[in-house]
Amino acid sequence: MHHLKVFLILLTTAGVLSAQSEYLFSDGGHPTKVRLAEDELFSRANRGVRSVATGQAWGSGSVLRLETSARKFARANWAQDSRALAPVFYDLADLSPRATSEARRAAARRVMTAKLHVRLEPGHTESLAPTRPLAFEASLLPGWVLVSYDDAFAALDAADWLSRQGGYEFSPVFSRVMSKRQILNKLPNDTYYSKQWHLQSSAFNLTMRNAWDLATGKDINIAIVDDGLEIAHEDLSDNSYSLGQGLHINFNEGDPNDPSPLKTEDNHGTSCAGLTAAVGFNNLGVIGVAPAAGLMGVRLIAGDSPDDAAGRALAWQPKDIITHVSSNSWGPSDDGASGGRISSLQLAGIEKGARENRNGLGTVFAISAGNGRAENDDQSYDGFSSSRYAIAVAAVDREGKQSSYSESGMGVAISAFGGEYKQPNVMWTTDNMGADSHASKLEKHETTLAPPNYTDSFNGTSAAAPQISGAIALMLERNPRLGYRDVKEILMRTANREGLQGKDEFVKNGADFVLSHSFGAGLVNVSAALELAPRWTNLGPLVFAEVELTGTGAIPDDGTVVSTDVPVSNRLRVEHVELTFSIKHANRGDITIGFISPSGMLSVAQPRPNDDNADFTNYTMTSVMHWGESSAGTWKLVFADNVANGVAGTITAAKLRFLGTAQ
Ligand SMILES: [Ca+2]
Ligand SMILES: [Ca+2]
Ligand SMILES: [Ca+2]
Repeated sequence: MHHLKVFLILLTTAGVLSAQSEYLFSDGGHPTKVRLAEDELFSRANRGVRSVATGQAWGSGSVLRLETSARKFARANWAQDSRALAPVFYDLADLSPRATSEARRAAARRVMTAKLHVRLEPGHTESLAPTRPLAFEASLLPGWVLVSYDDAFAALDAADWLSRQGGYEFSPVFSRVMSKRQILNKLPNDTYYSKQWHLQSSAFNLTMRNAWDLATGKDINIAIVDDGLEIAHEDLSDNSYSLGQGLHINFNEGDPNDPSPLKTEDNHGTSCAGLTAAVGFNNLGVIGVAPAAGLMGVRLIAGDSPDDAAGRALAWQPKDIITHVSSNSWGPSDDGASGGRISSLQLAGIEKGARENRNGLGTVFAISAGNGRAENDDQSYDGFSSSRYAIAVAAVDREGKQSSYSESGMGVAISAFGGEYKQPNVMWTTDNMGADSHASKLEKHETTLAPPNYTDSFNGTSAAAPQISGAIALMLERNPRLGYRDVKEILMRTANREGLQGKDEFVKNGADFVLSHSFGAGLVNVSAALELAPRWTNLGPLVFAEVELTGTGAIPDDGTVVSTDVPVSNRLRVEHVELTFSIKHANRGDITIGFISPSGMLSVAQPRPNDDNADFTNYTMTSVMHWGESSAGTWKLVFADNVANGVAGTITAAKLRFLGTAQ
């Protein structure tokens, strides 16, 4: 067979670039001219690459814009996993010189794989030996062969070699994104969308992809339980119910039906609401994760509030409406010393909401996991976020690190973005409107660049939970039949772990859930959750089993680990495990408390040096670390006092309770 000559086009400015940037390939005989984007790099699976300023979601990863040559950069960052990185080309036939918009660029984008498609006579593969191929396989095109290399950059080197040799007719096997014809591919036109790095423009992001083509939160209602909700805000009002409908409530001072903030400092709820459901596609401001969801304001924490009000706030579902989601960016003190218990009335409110609202499917509660890590607080000591009726949300910063304040704990289920304290590792969202709010923001955040009505300085697990609330709204639009436990499991099953760096390691449990006390199942992956939601078969009815221990056990002051075997014969597929215990100890913050499942998976609450209070009485911790595991087998309770200060204690009661489905 005749070998076609392939012409090589070298840029005349070759002195600038070490390698050629325009190539003429042969796509199975069809000449194809492409340009190598020397300054772009494809990174699969949302991988965080340091020192990259911008990235754009594309296919199953992101295209990163670099300041240096992609080839050099990739080689320098090889340790990250060479197969996750690939060169980016543009098809010149699809990239008109007039095309400037990102959408057109994306359509012309071709990402290199580790394979070349080469026209070769049978038995002539030997001639490619200098390119160090890994393997050859037959092509669907007669007379052509697929040649694999170590990675996409090795394939690029091979392509350069073939070009230099001349006489070869070949093309890289490209990866490209095909468009789904039936979808809208909505692109936000909101003014500060590009600043909202958590949505798309950072290497780590919520993996929205085409989420807004599938769902926007329409007909889904979210209660923002906070210090207020500015329902008249220019970028929230279209999603907020009007005052006269009686769907908002105010438990603090002022009109009991109006959740609007009354003081400048009550801007927390308005900022949380913007992350969840700022109006999208309205040429204004920012965009929430659920840009068309309905907002109900439940004003509770602008002052002190009675426990029964907190209970009612959590169970909030006014007549003739469904409360799908309850977003809670608050909780017990994170001082690392408080017990972290919430009142029975609060607990009853969240339980009622989860069991009865939404016609028995349950309001889904997203709750911040707490900001007390600097105080050595541990989310395991937070009866609110760790409640089995809730989804505890931890915070990740812009680089995929556990936010410095974000607490680890056995109840942390999922993570979203909270950032840190300084630009640009802080978040854009809505702020209360008006000059007073703007002035107070300038006073607090000298580096703020946000105009009035918006902030670029929001952070905390307070910022993270509202993103999960928005994600839940999208999931429930896709599949309104999901129960609150189903939503939790889907979020956990689909989360991203890659590249996250936290205090605690990810560990695979006996049911192949990979979990960490820092991040739970990892960083929320909105588009993956939306894929799974409509295909999901709801979990069966909730059942429980419990094993109570009798007798007492000393916890010596010398660090000895006190361990007790707990044989369990009941066979459940576990979702939550609750450990309830009583300990006599004059300085309870000395104690490490944990339990280990038959598979070896550990749930642990770290000691809290700030906690010099005495005793735990009938204290409950709730773990998600055993999600999917079987309850049957021998569990182990472990206690240790690691602070040799002459103060020791005694366990006087302990009970393990398993909640899940019959197995
Ligand atoms: Ca907007
Ligand atoms: Ca806490
Ligand atoms: Ca001690």
